[in-house]
Amino acid sequence: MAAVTSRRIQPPAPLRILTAVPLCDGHDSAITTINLELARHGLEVIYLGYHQSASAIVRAAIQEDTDAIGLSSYNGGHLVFFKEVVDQLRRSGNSDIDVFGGGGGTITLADARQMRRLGTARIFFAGTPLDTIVSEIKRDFARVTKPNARFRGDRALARAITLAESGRATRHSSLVTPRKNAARSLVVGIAGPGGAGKSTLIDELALRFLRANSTGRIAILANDPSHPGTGGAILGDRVSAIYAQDDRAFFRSLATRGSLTGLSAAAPAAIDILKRSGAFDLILVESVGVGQESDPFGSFGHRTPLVDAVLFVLAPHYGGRVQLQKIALLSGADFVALNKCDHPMAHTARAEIQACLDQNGQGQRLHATTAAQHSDPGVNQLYDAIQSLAKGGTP
Ligand code: B12
Ligand SMILES: Nc1nc2c(ncn2[C@@H]2O[C@H](COP(=O)(O)OP(=O)(O)O)[C@@H](O)[C@H]2O)c(=O)[nH]1
Ligand SMILES: [Mg+2]
Repeated sequence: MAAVTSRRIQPPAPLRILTAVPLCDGHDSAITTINLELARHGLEVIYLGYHQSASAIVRAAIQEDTDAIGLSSYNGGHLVFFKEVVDQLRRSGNSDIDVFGGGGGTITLADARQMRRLGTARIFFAGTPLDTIVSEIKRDFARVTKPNARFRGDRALARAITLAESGRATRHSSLVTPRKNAARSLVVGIAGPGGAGKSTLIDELALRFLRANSTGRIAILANDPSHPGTGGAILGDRVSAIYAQDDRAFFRSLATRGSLTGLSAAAPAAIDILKRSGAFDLILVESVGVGQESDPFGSFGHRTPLVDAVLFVLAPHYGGRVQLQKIALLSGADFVALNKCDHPMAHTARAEIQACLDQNGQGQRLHATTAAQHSDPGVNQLYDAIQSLAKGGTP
């Protein structure tokens, strides 16, 4: 009989693809269909959105350490745009990331030949069945993820996180060179129900950070669920990132890949990698949309807390006072934000949540925010409260 070993066999990591629609192009219906189809077949798709510049696409692909970039282009500018993306990848030492795409009948066979000569790996023409697209992407763009000592800067960080995601956390140390005299990072975990506005709020906090600090960097780790059946995921938090599309922001999406804690199992290692790099003053970690019993960051003392402080975000539609009483994190969080205060239900919600926090007796401050509103005073106050924590204050 064969000996039983305790060595865990790692399933191959899902293929990670960044998808986007180029600048001056709002045709997003094709890419939305393709995103869904890829995720249904077990791929992790990081969707950047439409009207995206070549530099934003390349920055995102580097930070996400994607296997390839898929572009959907209908505006007629494909010859120039695909080349620009390929060239920027080459110039930044990331030419291992392939570029492919489609654009129905707007990309002719002759165009595709020229694009191929200029470095585009593949064009999918009008009429290509979706299952052919999926199987050929899987066949052509799958990579074995290995440590790569030639990677620098954000790509090195990103690859270290990828290795941690594939359960090879011990190998990441050699990829990240800690900065000398680096400041300590403040790590804030952000949890709350799906759709409450966590990602929007994070982007607004990123804007305030970037404005207030002319040289510092911010990191965002955005956790999103993997589909329990297919293993695929659409990692869509980057779509809400407008201000965090900045070279001083490192944004990384993490799929949960079966972890039920509200975070990827690699999140602790990813936080550690970012902290040890010494490059970030502030690290924001977004959990997946969490339920009543969730404790993604270890707020209740049963395990080592993952973060320095927890922000719980909820919107006015939580369903009444009794529902509020069931939310564990309402007592475990350091900060609570009632977002979507532009909603008519916000007035009552604010009074109910305040009563709940008063009962907790922990001095938790309720921040009333409208993240969708420019220069919202509530978001300003929340940012100031987080900053005072960075300076050694209390929430
Ligand atoms: C739907 C559509 C719209 C919708 C867009 C809705 C949306 N949110 O996407 C609306 C009505 C809003 C629209 C608006 C406009 N449109 Co329009 N639109 C189309 C149309 C009819 C279909 C495009 C589409 O989605 N096809 C469905 C996809 C799934 O199929 P496919 O295109 O065949 O793609 C296949 C492959 O290429 C592949 N694929 C595609 N992308 C990708 C990406 C990846 C990563 C992969 C792997 C594969 C892949 O998937 C498909 C599988 O078979 C095309 C005409 C046409 N027949 O192509 C015009 C077309 C693209 N539009 C056109 C124009 C001009 C416009 C407008 C400028 C019109 C105007 N004057 O206002 C605006 C611009 C809008 C904007 N903000 O950019 C022109 C572009 C001409 C050009 N480039 O020279 C076209 C070609 C129509 C025409 N013949 O004039 N449009
Ligand atoms: N009306 C309103 N909508 C908002 C506000 N904040 C976010 N949203 C919208 O709510 C939706 C969900 O936001 P998102 O940040 O993705 O939520 P998350 O799932 O908690 O990360 C998006 O359409 C946002 O534009 C707000 O303060 N007011
Ligand atoms: Mg989100």
